[in-house]
Order: sequence, then C-alpha cells, then structure tokens
Amino acid sequence: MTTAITSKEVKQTNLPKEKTSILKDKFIQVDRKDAKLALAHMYVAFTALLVGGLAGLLQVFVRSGAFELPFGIGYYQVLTVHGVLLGLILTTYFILGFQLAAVSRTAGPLSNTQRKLGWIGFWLMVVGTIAAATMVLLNEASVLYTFYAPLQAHWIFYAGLALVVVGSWIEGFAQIMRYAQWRKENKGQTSPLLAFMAVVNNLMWFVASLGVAVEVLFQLLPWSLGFVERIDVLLSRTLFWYFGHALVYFWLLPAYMIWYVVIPKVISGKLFSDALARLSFMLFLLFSVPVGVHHQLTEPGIDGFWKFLQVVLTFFVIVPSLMTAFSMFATFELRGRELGGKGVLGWFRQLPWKDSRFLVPFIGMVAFIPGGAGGIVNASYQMNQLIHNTIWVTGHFHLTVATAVVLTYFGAAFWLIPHLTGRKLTSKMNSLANTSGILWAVGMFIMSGAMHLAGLLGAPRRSEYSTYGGSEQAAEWITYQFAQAIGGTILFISILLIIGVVINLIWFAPKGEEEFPIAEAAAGGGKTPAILENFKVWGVILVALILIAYTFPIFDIISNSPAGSKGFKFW
Ligand code: HAS
Repeated sequence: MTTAITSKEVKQTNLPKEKTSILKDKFIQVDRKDAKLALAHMYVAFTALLVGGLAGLLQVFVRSGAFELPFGIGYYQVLTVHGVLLGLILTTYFILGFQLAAVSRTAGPLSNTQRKLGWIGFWLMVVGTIAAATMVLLNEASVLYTFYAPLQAHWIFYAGLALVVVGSWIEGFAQIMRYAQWRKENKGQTSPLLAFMAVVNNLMWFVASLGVAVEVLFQLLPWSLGFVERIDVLLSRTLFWYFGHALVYFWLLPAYMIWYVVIPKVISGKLFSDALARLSFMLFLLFSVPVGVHHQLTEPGIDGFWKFLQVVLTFFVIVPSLMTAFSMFATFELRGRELGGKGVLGWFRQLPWKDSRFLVPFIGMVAFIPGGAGGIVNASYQMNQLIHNTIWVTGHFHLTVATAVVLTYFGAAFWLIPHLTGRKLTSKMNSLANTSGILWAVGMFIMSGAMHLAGLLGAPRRSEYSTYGGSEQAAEWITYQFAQAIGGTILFISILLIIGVVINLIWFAPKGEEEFPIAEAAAGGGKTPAILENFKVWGVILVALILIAYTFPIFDIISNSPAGSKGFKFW
C-alpha cells in the first residue's frame, strides 16, 4: 500500500493547481489505522448479510406453504433474524464504516482520541449485537426488527440494542469531531462535501434515535424486567416511529453520498452542483424526523389533524429525493454528451456499463424510481388504508432499502474494501460483481413485484402461512407466494456471489491500489452559500418542526391513557 499523502503534504509539493488535484485523486488513501477500523465494520456487515440472507431464503420458502422449518425453529424467530441482521446490523455497520473512511479520506486522518472513540463505539456495538443475537437465537426475542409492544423480548435483547445505539452515537461523535477540527483549521472555507454529508447523517441519527432510546429505557426495559406490569402501547409505537422513519433516511443518505460524490467520478464526470447536494441533505435533516406518524395512519388514538400534518411534511421529504434524481440525470447526461452521445437518449449508451462500481449502484437508482413511487402511495392518506399491513409494504421496502440502498453499498464495497486492504478489484471479480447485481435485479423484480401484487389483493405481511393457508383468499395469493420463493432464491444466489467477491477483496485479490473516487463539482455550479453549513440555523428549524409535529399527539396519548390521566407516566 502506498503511504497516504495528507492535504498538507500535497500543498508542500508546490505543484501547479491542476497537477495537485491529479496527485490527490490518484494517491490519497484512507489512513492505515482508520482503514483498519473501517474494515472491522465491513467484516460484521457482510457476515450479517450472509446469515440474514439465509434467514430470508427460509422465510420465502415458509411463506410459499411448501416448506416447514425444522428443529422447532419458529417463523417469527427467522423473521426477526432476517429483519434485525439485514435492516439494523448490515446497514448500521456499513454506514459507520463507510462514513468513517469517507471523513478520514476527505477531512484527513482521525486523531488518536477520535480513533479511540471510534473503536470504543465499535466494540460496544459488537457486544450489543452479540447479546441481542443470542436472545433471538434462543427464541427469547422473536419480536421482529420493529420490536413493537405488546410483543415482549428478554431484557438482554433490549439492552443489547441500546448498546448498539450508544456505540453508534460514540462513533458518530468521533466523525463530527474530525469535521469540526477541519473547519477550525480551514476557517471560512467550504468543507469537503462527503465529510459534511456524514455529519448531517450523524446529526439526524442522534436526533431520531432519542425516540427509540426513550422507548427502550422508560418502557420496554422496565416492562421486560417485570418492574411494571403494563406499558402504553400507542406511546411506544409513536416513539418508535419518531425514530423509525428517520432510520430509513439514515440508511438512504450514505447511498446518496455515493450517488452524489462517488458515481460522478467513477464515470469520469463532475458533480452537478455542490450547493444542491448540501441543500438536499439539509432538507433531509429537517424533514426526516417529524413524519413518523405516516406509519400509524390507521391507528386510533392519534387525532386526524396531526396525521394530516405529518402527511404534508412527508410530501416535503420527497423533495430532496426529486432533487437528487434531477442531479443524477444531469450528471449522467452531461458526461454522456461529453463522450459524444447525440440525440435525446444517445448519452445513455456512453455510460460505463461494464464497471461494477457504476452498474451495481445504477441498478439501485433505477429500483428507487418505483420504490419511491410506492412510498408516495403509502404516504397518501386514503391509499394507505388499502396497503397498510399488507405485503405491499414489504415489497416497497425491498425496493428501497433492500435494492436501492444495499446495491449502492455493495457497489461501493467493491472499491472501498480493496482500497482499505491495499488490493485491486480484478476484471474477473468485476464481472462476478456485475453478475451479482443483475441477478439481484431479476430476483428482486420477481419477488418484490409479487409482493406488491399480492398486497393489492390483501395478502397480509408478517403472517405465518398456517394462520391463513387453506382459506379462500390464500388460494388467490399462493401463485404470488411461489413467485416470491423463486425471486428469493435468485437473490440468495446473488448474495453468495457478493460474499465470494468480498472474501476475494479482503484476502485474495492481488496487491495494488484501488481509488477512493471523489468527484469535483462542475465549473458552472457557482459558490456554495455559507448558510448551508450553518448548523445552528437548521437546528432551530428542526427542533421547531419536531415540537409542532409531536408535542400535541404525545400529550394527547399520555393524557388519554388510563395511567396518564393519573399523572405523567410511560405505562
Ligand atoms: Fe418507505 C413504509 C413512505 C422512502 C423504507 N418504508 C416503509 C417501511 C420501510 C420503508 C422499511 O407513508 C416499512 C416499515 C415497517 O416495517 O412497517 N417511504 C415513504 C415515502 C418515501 C419512502 C414517502 N422508505 C423509503 C426509503 C426507505 C423506506 C428511502 C428505505 C431506505 N414508507 C412510507 C410509508 C410507509 C412506509 C407511508 C408506511 C406504510 C404502512 O402503512 O405501513 C420517499 O422518501 C420516497 C421518495 C423517493 C422518490 C424517488 C426518487 C428517485 C431517485 C432515483 C433516480 C434514478 C436515477 C437513475 C437517476 C421520489 C432519486 C437513472 C435512471 C434511468 C432510467 C436513466
């Protein structure tokens, strides 16, 4: 591995500006010690992918009605393993590892204290993950990834998840410290875009996870320890969804970091506009949290007005995604035309279709078009009545998180892991990676398509076949459930290929240099307004929006609950 060249060292070369940027692009690597920490996250993330993917395969087989789980393993147990490992563990570890590498690459290596905090956070998360996983495997916590009351888990499961959250806060804090240090050392300058984006995502995570922290500490833990007999289920679900919808953007924003900053470089183009990218991230910070009630539109106990308000805010959170779509189309078209693409769509053919660093995330982007449209259907108050609690919703999140987001992560892992290990993505591995992306697209098209269709026919989500098998309606759904099993099998084959590529990149690929691609902004994009980095201003708006959207509903819930009428209580 070549020695990392810091920005200071690059400056000391006294080269003309154009040459300096070439030097930076080619040789700047994530600091070796930071690389080790980032890589540790990748080990956990891809182990979670393998085990969680296997649980997913069992899942679709069971739902087809043609397969029974052996050794007394329960349906909800497997569903919990699948959801927790893929929805919570794969994502959180990949995100924190990727963001750490991104901050180190763009703002400079972490100080010893910052790195130490990173390791402390990482190990806390590992201890928490092992504790929670043990309880799920012992069938003491078959409560799904949303761990809603009145399903109850062993207290060790909740404590384990709490450790994962606390660990992630410490890691996020270390990243923010590095960014703050950069700003102190470079007063008045616009910060590196990728580091800024990582900070926004961490801030959103802190604010959102307060909801789930309150739910776990004040409701679920005392209840599972037997200190209280009952808890207010509506309050617990409201606190969960205050966190839960921002959680989906915590997954999405790292994918957007890759779309905005990495993909333009991979196609040798430019970022369309630095200011637009920052504005879209700030809008996510504002609108990701005060929208959780759109998951509770069918629940009694929350007044219609507050549901309506949060539906309106949900439509605001669609805007930064539309801005992202616009920016990506512009980047692709500008680059395609630069390469000689003519006519309305001629630019499309010029894109580097054989490069897995581009193709795999691109498949994710395409999936996000129907995935996002499905989200708009979900958020539309009346249409939500039709699809809520049906397997349509499962189809929606397999297009969004399980395709758009994770395919982007995998596409990034194909250059990030060799960058961190000092190896090269060979053309053979590149082809395997492309094959895995195409298989994923085919498998997901079949599985998620069948889920959407069955959902429209009323097939429930989160239900064991034995509870409805044999009914008249089940006969209508069964073809779609078989289709899900076929799609799921193809997806599992794709997972095996991805794991094969990742193992190669960690231990067996030839030694060499793999670039961490960072795009420059296009020349016509203009200067980025300083207000976009003024966290105080955006913070005040964020707090105001949360107070407006949540104070009354929570006050209502507490004061109308039997216990609440006797005073402020969580149970
Ligand atoms: Fe969602 C339920 C509404 C986005 C995940 N969602 C879920 C659940 C999950 C989830 C996990 O309002 C289930 C939770 C549970 O277990 O109960 N969702 C939305 C809306 C959006 C949205 C309005 N969801 C996501 C994302 C997720 C995710 C992102 C994960 C990462 N969702 C809902 C609602 C529910 C819900 C309700 C509750 C349903 C119920 O009743 O239970 C929006 O953010 C979507 C905006 C997105 C777009 C798409 C923009 C497109 C882009 C791609 C451009 C492509 C390019 C490629 C450039 C408007 C950016 C070029 C292509 C060429 C062809 C050239």
